[in-house]
Amino acid sequence: MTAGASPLTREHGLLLLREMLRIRRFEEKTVELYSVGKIRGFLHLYIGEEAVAVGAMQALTADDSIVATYREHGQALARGLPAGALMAELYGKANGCSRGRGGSMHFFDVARRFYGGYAIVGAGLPIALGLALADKLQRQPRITACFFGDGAVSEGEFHESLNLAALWRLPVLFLCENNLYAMGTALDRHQSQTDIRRKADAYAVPAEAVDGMDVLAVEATVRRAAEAVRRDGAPYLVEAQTYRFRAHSMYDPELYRTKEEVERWRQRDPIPAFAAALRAQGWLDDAQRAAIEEAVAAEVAGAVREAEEGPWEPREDLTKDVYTPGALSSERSGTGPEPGGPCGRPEHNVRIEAAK
Ligand SMILES: Cc1ncc(C[n+]2csc(CCOP(=O)(O)OP(=O)(O)O)c2C)c(N)n1
Ligand SMILES: [Mg+2]
Repeated sequence: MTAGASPLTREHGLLLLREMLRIRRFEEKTVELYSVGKIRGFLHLYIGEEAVAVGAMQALTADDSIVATYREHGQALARGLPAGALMAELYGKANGCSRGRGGSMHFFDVARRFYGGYAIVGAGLPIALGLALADKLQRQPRITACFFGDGAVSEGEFHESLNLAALWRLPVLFLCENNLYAMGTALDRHQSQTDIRRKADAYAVPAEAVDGMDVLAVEATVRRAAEAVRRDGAPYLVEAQTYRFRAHSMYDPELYRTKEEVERWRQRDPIPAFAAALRAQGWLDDAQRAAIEEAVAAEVAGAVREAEEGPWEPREDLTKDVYTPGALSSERSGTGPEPGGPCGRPEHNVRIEAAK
């Protein structure tokens, strides 16, 4: 087995397995917590796609920037955002990575150069370009990896971003997670050209596809692509062909695909497939697997504890960072500042003025 150009070591193989299991078990717990109302709002699970985030993240350095989508739990965990801060964010607690204000779709961590989490399909693409442009102007050696779904390729932002990144030679690694569906719409129902690499051709961006259910293949491909972006200071696109095993989000009757299709893809689940490969190599046995599961379970339990024990944002902070004057109903009802006038709190007015 190889990881990129070099042979795979046992240590690295076990790390890849553990990282995929961290995402799987974290998300399985979120399903439980959602069903009892601890987590509310939108929740898009990455289950089935773990090999993409885990493989790709191996090829990136801590100094590179990451931009993801609303299905970003996997990228955030693989990037090293603490599981407790993510779970607390899902709970809406103030110790969450976005202070409980973003929830599932808006994980953010500037210190780890994790720049979202976006609810709008395709919204991360121009932001990735902005980050890469800033790096280019400041002669920073880092690259920006931008994850997006197959649904985003029908957005104008995708085409504008590929064009500008190529034209201005920006160090962006475009990582398309093609799971064949955009909500309930299959790729071949919204694209006349379903080979996503050929769209990159149109903008002179080199591109390749990879089996997104094979963590080693993803790592090797993204390593090659990331090296090209670093070397050439120009964009590259990788299309990871993958599948989500669960519904689009928690509310989705899945009428657009058959149980047989889902079952076929489940046979290619990246976790058991990779675990079997490690076993065949003599690198994994039952005891080792149990130890990994135990460590992952302890991490998830710790994350839930942090979320449970975390504080709610105090009521008086509710309009903090809200730029709209009169956002509180008390303000509208006349007990607050003039309707339409500046916020009653001087420190907030500074921000309101700055935002004008
Ligand atoms: C601009 C925009 N249009 C529509 C939506 C509604 N919407 C939410 S998710 C989604 C599907 C996106 O699919 P894809 O990019 O393939 O990502 P996946 O959910 O498969 O990971 C759509 C259409 C949205 N959030 N933003
Ligand atoms: Mg999709």
